[in-house]
Amino acid sequence: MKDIVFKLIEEEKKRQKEGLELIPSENYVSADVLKAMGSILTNKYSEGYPNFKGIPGDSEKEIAKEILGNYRYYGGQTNIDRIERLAIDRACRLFHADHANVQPHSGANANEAVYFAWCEPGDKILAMNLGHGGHLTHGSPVTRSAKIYNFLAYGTTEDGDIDYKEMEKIAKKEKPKIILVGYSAFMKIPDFKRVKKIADKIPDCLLMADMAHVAGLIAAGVHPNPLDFGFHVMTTTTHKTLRGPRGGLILSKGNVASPLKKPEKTLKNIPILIDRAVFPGTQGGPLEHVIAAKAVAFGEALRPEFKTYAKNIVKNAKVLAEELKKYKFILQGNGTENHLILANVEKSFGISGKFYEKALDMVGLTLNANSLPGDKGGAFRPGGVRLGTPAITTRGMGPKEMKKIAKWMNDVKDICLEVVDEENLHLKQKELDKIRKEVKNLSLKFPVPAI
Ligand code: DSN
Repeated sequence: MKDIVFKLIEEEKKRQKEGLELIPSENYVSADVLKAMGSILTNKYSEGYPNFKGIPGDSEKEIAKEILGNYRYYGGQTNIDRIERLAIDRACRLFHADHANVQPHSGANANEAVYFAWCEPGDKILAMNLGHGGHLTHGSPVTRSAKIYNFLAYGTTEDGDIDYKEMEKIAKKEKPKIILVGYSAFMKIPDFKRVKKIADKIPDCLLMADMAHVAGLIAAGVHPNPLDFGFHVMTTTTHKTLRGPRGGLILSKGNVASPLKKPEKTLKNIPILIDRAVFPGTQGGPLEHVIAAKAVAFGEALRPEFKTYAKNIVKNAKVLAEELKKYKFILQGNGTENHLILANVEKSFGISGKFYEKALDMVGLTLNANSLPGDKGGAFRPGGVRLGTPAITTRGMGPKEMKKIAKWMNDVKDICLEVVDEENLHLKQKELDKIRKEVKNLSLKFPVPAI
């Protein structure tokens, strides 16, 4: 008998095919990424690492042929080592890094490993306020890290940019061990040079960038790369704009050597400290099927067509933002410089982000409610919504489709205004169904890869 799980997977396929994914942190993987992820590599244990140095002057072919020893705790690693080395090598090339740790199971694990590598309990970490666009792992009191380290927060200015002055003031006074740049809800390009200048005045301050949202844009060269501006570490997830499997990645600059011998705790040794912090510090067995899928995704991101894809993500986001503005949506930062848009629907129309999210869900447009600076509704009743273009751009959509999406969003907003309360949305079922049909028709014209 077929497990009901497979029936539910079929249902989810249908949902993905017939609706439009506007959550800026989601994407659709290729058939090859999916194949690697669902492979027999899931059967293998491989705690430890492959040899980092590889073969001097190595090429991908040479890596695939041979690997010079490893630092693993299990036998049978011939193929695993080569796959992980390919993933490391490709990640380094994509992001101009000296070293890549491809083992973090998620972005949260990646961030935690970096804190663990460089800080002692009680040390200060300066990151963006969660309510202004920071991530949970950047110091939210509900996280494990926040119980171990002492997080300090900077915020954004009125125009939605990073409050660099506040960052500098806090950094000068508190001398944090880490300054962290990188956000979950932010639509501008950070001034990495300016942050580096701030950090340079603080002894032993690790400069860390969490680029989970924009990693694909960085890989394609359409967004600056913090590692090119003197940052020591960049963490990311691999499944957002980078379009790989769900997982994490840590890129770093510095000495690369065996993680078996405890290195001196210096900024130069950050790559080795990070390897030890991932395994055995914070994780056990790596997910080699996911690492293989990461390798495949990095290979795809190294291809020229990925540059076009990334450029189109930004182009689509700008068109969508401009269209929404025409419909009187008030946007945080008055637009976007990347893949992400934050609309203040509370301020624009007096409706809550959650209500609007629910109404849009009913027509097959998926985004998420998001709190904005100064939001009175908090995380459960925020006044904003967050949306973006990575997934719909993967489906091949362009400016024409962005205009249609903005129109549907405006129509749904009008329905929300008419019914006043989300409990009454069913009163407008007919109108919502009509929009849903239009969304479905368009969605089916732009197939989801691998479905
Ligand atoms: N959950 C991710 C996002 O949506 O931004 C961050 O981890």
